[in-house]
Amino acid sequence: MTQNLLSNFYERKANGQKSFAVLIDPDKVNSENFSKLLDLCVEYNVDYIFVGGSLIMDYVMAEVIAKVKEYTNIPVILFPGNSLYIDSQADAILLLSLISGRNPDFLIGQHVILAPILRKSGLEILSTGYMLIDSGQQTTVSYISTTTPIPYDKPGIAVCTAMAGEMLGLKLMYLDAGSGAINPVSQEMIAAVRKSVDTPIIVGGGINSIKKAKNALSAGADVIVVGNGIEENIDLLKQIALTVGSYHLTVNS
Ligand code: 1GP
Repeated sequence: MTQNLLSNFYERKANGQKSFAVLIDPDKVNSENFSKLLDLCVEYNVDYIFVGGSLIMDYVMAEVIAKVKEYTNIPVILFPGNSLYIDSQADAILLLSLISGRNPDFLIGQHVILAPILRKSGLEILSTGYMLIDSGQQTTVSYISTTTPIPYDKPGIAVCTAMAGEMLGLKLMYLDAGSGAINPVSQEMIAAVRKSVDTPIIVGGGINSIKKAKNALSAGADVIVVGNGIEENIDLLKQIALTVGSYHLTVNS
C-alpha cells in the first residue's frame, strides 16, 4: 500500500506550503455546475478533492468519483460520513477517529468492521484524529454520532485531545466546526493546537470568505477545506485558491 499522500501532507507542512481541499458532497452535486466546478479545480490547482457527506440520500458517490477522475488528476480523498462511504476509485481515505467524542463506535467500532474491506481496497489510509468543535448550533455529525463537540472557547481541550491523538499514532488532525458552521474554528484554538502537535492540521467548517480562509491559514492550518461556501457561490473557489497561493508566496518570500 502506498503512502504517497501522507508524505505529501508532511512535505508540504515542512515547506510551509498551505493546501486547499474542495469538499464535494455527492448528495449536493448539481450536474449543471459539476463540470464547471471540476474545471475550476483544475484551473486553480486545487490540491485535494475530498468526497463525503454526513448522510447518504442518493447513492451517487461512485459516479461522482468517476467523473472527478475523468476530469483531473487531483487526488481524491474520501471523507466518510459513515462506513458506507468506501469507494476504491478514490486515492485515499481519511480514516477518522472521532476523538472529540466518547462514542466507541466512532472511535474504533466502525473501523473494526471496515478493516478487512479497507485492507483490500487499495486505498491509502490516512489515520486522522477528527475533532468536532462547537459552532453554536448542533451539526449533523454531532447528532448522528451522539457526541458533544469541544466547546468553541476551550482551546485547552482541543490541545490535549490532539496531543493524545498524536501520541496514539494518528497522523493528521482535523478540526471541524461542521458543514455550514456560522462560526469557523477560532484562530486561538487553531494556533494552540498548532503549537502542541507536529501533525499536519486540517481545518474546515464555515470557511466561506477570503477573510475566514486567511484567519485559519495564518493561525496555523495546513489544509483548509471548503464545501458549503463553494456550493453557494462557485466563484469562491477561485478566490480561496488565490488566497492559499498568495499566502504561500508571502510566507516564503
Ligand atoms: C465539513 O469541514 C467540512 O465537515 C467543510 O465545511 O461545508 O462549511 O465548508 P463547509
